[in-house]
Amino acid sequence: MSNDNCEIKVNGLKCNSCVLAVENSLKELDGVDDAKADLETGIVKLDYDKDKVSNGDIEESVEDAGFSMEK
Ligand SMILES: [Cu+2]
Repeated sequence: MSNDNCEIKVNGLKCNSCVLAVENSLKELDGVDDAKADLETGIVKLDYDKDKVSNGDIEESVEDAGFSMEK
């Protein structure tokens, strides 16, 4: 276990259901403990285990929810 947190920037969040969709998609990843998205800024704060979750997993999860991650 190596818990870490990070912030990612997600484009395309327009309302609270977008926020919930991206949070829930990220929380479904094995190794993500928490995801908290801010509608105004698009910043998503993640608590995750970096041994289990890669940047690619995170990006894929954001895209599965219908959004894109700013790099
Ligand atoms: Cu929305």
